[in-house]
This record gives sequence, C-alpha cells and structure tokens, in this order.
Amino acid sequence: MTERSINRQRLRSTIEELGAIGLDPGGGRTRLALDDHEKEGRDTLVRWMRDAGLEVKVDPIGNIFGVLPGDEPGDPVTVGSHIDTVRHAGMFDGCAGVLSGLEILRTVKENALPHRLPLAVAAFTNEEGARFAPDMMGSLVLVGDASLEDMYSRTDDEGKTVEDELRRIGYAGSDRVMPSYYLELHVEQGPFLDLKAVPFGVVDGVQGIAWWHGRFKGQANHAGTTPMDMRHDALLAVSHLHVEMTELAKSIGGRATVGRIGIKPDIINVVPGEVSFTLDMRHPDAHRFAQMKFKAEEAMKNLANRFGLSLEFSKEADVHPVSFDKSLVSMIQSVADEHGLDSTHLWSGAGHDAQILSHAVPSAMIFVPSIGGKSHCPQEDSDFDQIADGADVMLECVLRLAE
Ligand code: HGY
Ligand code: MN
Ligand code: MN
Ligand code: MN
Repeated sequence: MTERSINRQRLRSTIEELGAIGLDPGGGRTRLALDDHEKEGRDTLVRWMRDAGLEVKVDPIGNIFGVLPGDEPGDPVTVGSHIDTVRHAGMFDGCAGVLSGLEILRTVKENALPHRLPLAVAAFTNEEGARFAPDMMGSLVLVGDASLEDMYSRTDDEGKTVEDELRRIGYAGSDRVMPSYYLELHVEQGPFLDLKAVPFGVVDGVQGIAWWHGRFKGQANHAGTTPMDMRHDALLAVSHLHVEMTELAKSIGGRATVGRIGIKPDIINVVPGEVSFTLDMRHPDAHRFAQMKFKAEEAMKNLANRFGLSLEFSKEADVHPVSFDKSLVSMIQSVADEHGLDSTHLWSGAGHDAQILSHAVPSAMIFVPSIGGKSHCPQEDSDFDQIADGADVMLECVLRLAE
C-alpha cells in the first residue's frame, strides 16, 4: 500500500459493518430512507466521519457531508452516494461509494496528501425512493430541481411525511454544502462488466427514469355470476398495461417495470374493483425516453376507456438522461490506465445521485462489477479488491481536482 492508495482491509470492514445494520431474517438488509435502521446507519457513518477528524455537516433534506478543509476555502471536491436501501438489499448498493469516499478522506488526512480545495464525502437522502417518492430526493433538493417544501410533504404508505421523519431521527439540518466536482463509485448492478470480465467501468452517462403511481377503478363483483362481457375488471387494465409497456420497451431498447400492485378487495371470488400500480420506464436516449413517457400515459387512458374504468395517476419522478462531464470521464479513464486496470465504457441502467448532481456541477461515475449482475436483492455481490481498485482511482482523481 502506498500513501496514494487506500487501506483495503479498513474499507472492507466498514462495508461489512454497515452491511450488518438492518439485517433481515430472510437474507439481505433493509434500511428504508429515514426509518430506524437507516438512522442507525446514519449515526454510524457520522461517528466514523468524526473519528476520522472530518467536519460533519447536515443540510435541511438530511444530506450528510464529512468535510476535510483544504489549504484554501472553497466548494469541496465531493465523493459519495447513499446508504438507504430497498427491501432485502445487498450490502454494496450505495454503501460502496459512501465508504470508499470516507476511506479516501481518511487516507488523505493520514498521509497529509496535499489538496488546495476542501474534500467531502456525501451520503444523500432517499436515493432509492423505496419509501418516499421520488428517488434521488436529497440530491434533487441540493441542486434545486425539487423544492424542500414539496419534498418535506411527501408521505410513505402510512402517511408519515419526510419532514416528520427527518425531525424524528434528528437529521433535519441547517448546513449547506455545494460540491465543486462530484464523483460517485457504485456497483454496476447489471451484468455488463461481469459478462465481459472487465474489472472497471468508466460511466458515460445515466438513462432517463420516469415513475408513475396510478389507480384503475372498476366494479367489484361476483366471480361466478358476472358474465365476462359485463365486468369492469381493474386488474385486466393493469395486466394489459404491463404487457404493452414491456413490449414497447423491448421494441426500442428501453426498460419498463410494474413493480407494485395493490388489489381491492383482494379476495378469490371477487372481480378486482380497484387496482393501484406503479410504473417505472427508462431509456438512455432523450427522444425515445419522451416517446416512452407519452406512450405510457396514452396507454393508461386508452385502457381505462376500453374496460370502462376510471383512472387517476401522478408522475412521481421524471429525470432526463444525462451524459457525464467529458473531461472528468477522460480523467477517470487515464487514471485507470495508469493503474493498469482493464476498463470499458458503459451507460448506467440504474439511477444515481451523480445523475442529479450533473445538473449543477461537473460529475462522473466509476463502476465496479456486480457478480452475476444481481442487485436490489440479498444475492448482490462484488469483489472487495475491485472496489478498492476503484477507490484508488477515485483518490487520484480527487487529488488532481483539488490541487
Ligand atoms: O431506481 C434506481 O435506479 C436506483 O437504484 N434508485
Ligand atoms: Mn444505488
Ligand atoms: Mn439502488
Ligand atoms: Mn447512486
């Protein structure tokens, strides 16, 4: 290990220690944004930041920053990601990036590596959107793409608001930190690097993401007495929507997912009278992305008419495809080459805070392979040495940006 390389064992142990918070009996861990387990994760991260001698700052939407002052004042070169998870998640999604960032700042401080600008490691609030929509909420508020008031009012399935939960866990801060540059290390969460057996991904951009919450309302009725042509079956509309959007996505190289449905009255011998659903649509090309969004809402309306249903829906997220800063992308590429790492370029299928930060500051990402291409499940797995290799590249980039 040289002074310009991170402590691999310490990085591994912090990822494993954070990964043990919120463990599920059936496998994986769950730290939904602002719940008690995520608070425990936040408290642990803040303790580590303080032990490392960083200044801890928390902004009004609960984004946490650990700051290492530079020779001069200024906006910090920032590395980060998120520590909230989906349900039954792996231990690497988000955490690999935050803890690589923490390890980078520890290494800089311990070895007194020179940096004119301040450095920061960030953990953004509610990147996943699994409990409160939209996803990437903390970074959206930071760059001004979402208002604090609107995000504070968002509720979970039990009607609890973001504001109440932030205050309850003690993370409604008043600091304000705006990065000068933003880099994010993340596991790929898809199969591309693993299938190509390439250990390092240089990310060119992130595809667009749109989310809808919707509800079809028809007529609950008797499963035995109601003729098929006299039904107003809300589940039929959701089923058709799922098939139509799947076929559309396949035909134009996008992604479509119906991740949640709620059936009422949800009884074996009753025609579903009301069905709530979510729809997640994605595409890397701006025009195709716009086409998918138009087709999604057109299909919902057509299906409501076709089956004699009422329809209500709201768009909960709408983030355009982004290309990362070209000079940062080429810096990452050349540092990876200097480190002798075999690398390849790719686009991100998953949304990331870097997608949002890139609206305000030069941003870019490093990907580490996901073994078997799995993520958002207990089977998520990555190689700790490959994560450490990525962190070493990010350390070098951070030092060059801050010099
Ligand atoms: O949905 C996403 O792509 C991210 O994991 N929040
Ligand atoms: Mn993530
Ligand atoms: Mn995720
Ligand atoms: Mn991310």
